[in-house]
Amino acid sequence: MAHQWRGVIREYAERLPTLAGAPVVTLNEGGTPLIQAERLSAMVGAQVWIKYEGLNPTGSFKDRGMTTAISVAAQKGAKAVICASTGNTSASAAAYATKAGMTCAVLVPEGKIAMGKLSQAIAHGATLLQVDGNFDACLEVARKLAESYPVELVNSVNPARIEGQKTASFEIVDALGDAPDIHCLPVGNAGNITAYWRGYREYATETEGTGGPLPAVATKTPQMWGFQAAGSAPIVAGHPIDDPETIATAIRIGNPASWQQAETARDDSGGRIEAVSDAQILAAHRILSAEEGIFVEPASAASVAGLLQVHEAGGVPEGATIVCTVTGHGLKDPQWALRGADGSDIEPVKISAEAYAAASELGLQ
Ligand code: AN7
Repeated sequence: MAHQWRGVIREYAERLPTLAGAPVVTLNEGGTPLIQAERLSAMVGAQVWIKYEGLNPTGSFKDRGMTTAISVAAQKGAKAVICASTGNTSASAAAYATKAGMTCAVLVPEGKIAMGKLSQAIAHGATLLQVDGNFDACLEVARKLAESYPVELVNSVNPARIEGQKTASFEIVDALGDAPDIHCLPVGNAGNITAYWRGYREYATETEGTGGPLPAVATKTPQMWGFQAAGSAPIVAGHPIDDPETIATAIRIGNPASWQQAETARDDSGGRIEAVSDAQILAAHRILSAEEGIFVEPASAASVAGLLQVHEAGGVPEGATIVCTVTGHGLKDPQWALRGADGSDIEPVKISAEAYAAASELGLQ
């Protein structure tokens, strides 16, 4: 058989010492495209690349951390896993638990998760509990359950999640030949910015691998630029937000579990964490789909919205190499594509089944 990508645990085995000896539960996640974004590059005067994490097996970056979290849970003999989720974690946990032969329960904020993600959790056989409360309340309940009952918590407070998610940085450096100057990503519960920063740091120094010391691969680490949705921007505000709001439901989080680690990533990298409005998120969503050919869910577009915001403020260094992670697929939450820039619904044109009718509608002569 020709070579195919084997999933992040096998591809980066020597850099995942905590996974050594664990059974590998994988759906061959990772190995996602790093796509050159010509239009965005021209817009900001830099070399912009998009890391398209929506192309993971369940359609989001969560799969990188779920392969590791579920593998470690399997090694411990766990039979059941639990998570709180704004949607993508639950979809991923449900799929990987199924692969491992475990049961999965997910706690989601009622009415605040996208239909695609809800469908995935149900399709993969998870027990879905809709909680009368937001994500932060769900996470509190999940943590208490895992403390008192025989279930493994697979939220990003589980260290195995961060280990798996750091592999995205490895892939970027492997593709570019060195670390970028700047890395932009959306911030919700702040696990991902924590994981990327760890990955970049490990690749820029000699680190201990499973078979001994591994040489540095990168000559530098990037500035980490994180972006929260304006109605859910606790790190920017400097205090938890009791009633977070944003159309980007994936990052509708008021009290991120990895808050401190996100601040460390920002400060140690010389980066920034800023807020972007829902309107900016939707504008970036449209640029990605209509100008770059990349369909993402709204939360994912926060990275690009943030880059454009910093550019408008004159903060993007000319010619810099910049990677924006887009974290989830557009099909998760497709309704946003069906609205015009003015917020009105886009109605598809109807015609009779005649070539002339199509030609006339298309303005063909
Ligand atoms: C598409 O699924 O928190 O800052 O419960 O689904 O690591 O939390 C999702 C988060 C960005 C934020 N983009 O990442 C969950 C959940 C998408 C996401 C984030 C999420 P973190």
